[in-house]
Amino acid sequence: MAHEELVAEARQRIQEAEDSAQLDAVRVAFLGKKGQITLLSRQIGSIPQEERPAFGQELNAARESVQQALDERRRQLEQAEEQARLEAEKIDVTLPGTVSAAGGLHPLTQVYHEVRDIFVSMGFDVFHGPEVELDEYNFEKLNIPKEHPARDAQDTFYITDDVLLRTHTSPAQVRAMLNGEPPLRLIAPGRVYRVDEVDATHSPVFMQLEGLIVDKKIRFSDLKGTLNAFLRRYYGPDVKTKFRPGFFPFTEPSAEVDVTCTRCGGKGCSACKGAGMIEVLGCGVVNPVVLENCGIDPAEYSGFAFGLGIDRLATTKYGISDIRLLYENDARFLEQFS
Ligand code: 2NL
Repeated sequence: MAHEELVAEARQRIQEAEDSAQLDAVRVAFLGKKGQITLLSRQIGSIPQEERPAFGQELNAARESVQQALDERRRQLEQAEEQARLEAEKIDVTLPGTVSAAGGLHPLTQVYHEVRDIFVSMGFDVFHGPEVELDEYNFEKLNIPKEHPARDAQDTFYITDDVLLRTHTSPAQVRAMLNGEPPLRLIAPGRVYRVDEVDATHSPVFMQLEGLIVDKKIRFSDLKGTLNAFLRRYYGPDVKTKFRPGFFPFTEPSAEVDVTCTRCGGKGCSACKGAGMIEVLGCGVVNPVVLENCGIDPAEYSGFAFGLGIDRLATTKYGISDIRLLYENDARFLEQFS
């Protein structure tokens, strides 16, 4: 019978359809407006009245059978497509990952944070001042006279006669004294500038940190106790310190402080040039003239101050032989600190 052959052919082609587009083409070919089964149903007018019900039933059965086969095949294809998609998206979570390079804080920043945190834990405030300063605050108020060699244009970057790049962070502390009142307990970190050729121990710009305490009855033993506590926290509890007499125009008495060489532990090596000790900071009791210059009565108050180079603290702790390594930013050097 024509119906059965048509259904058989439709089922055959449905089974052979390999994707939903092909399957759709088969559906149109049989059940579409001009599909073979649809065209067949139009013939109903041309057959005898009494045969029409049977013809109609067979046609409906044929249409249903084909529709069923289409639905079934569509489900199969969808399943296969889903399967293929899952297969393509499969991830092996046991494969080793690709490690991407992560940045880190510069060793000078790490050392600064460490030093700052030690002083903050002792009750110091952090005070910042401008890098472009007045000669008045950088030199004059600090009792550094006009003829002092430090004020020579050979040593200081002058912008005008009165304005310069600060050569230490002391002027920030001068500002703190002028704008505040004792008791003062602060550190002033930041970049400072000196006219210097770059070599293993010099850079025209470097990081300095100074500290200042002004209060009633501050004396040299307070300075010694505070700096010894700091140096033990920074270098470790076994570090030995030596306070040698020194000279600064802004402190009296003044001292320079050595610590036992971290490389040889005091025996003497190339890092400490045989001395066993390395100088790491300068300090002293604030010269009364400086207090007076900054609006503080030296009859009522006294203070101590100190200054250190962050790069010196980094080179001594990590055994770095040349400060240029700290400023050239070679990734092979920097990644050892992250
Ligand atoms: C060094 C020596 C020092 C100070 C800095 C200071 C600041 C004020 C008043 C008095 Cl406002 N003194 N600072 C004192 C002694 C030494 O630095 O060798 N720095 C790298």
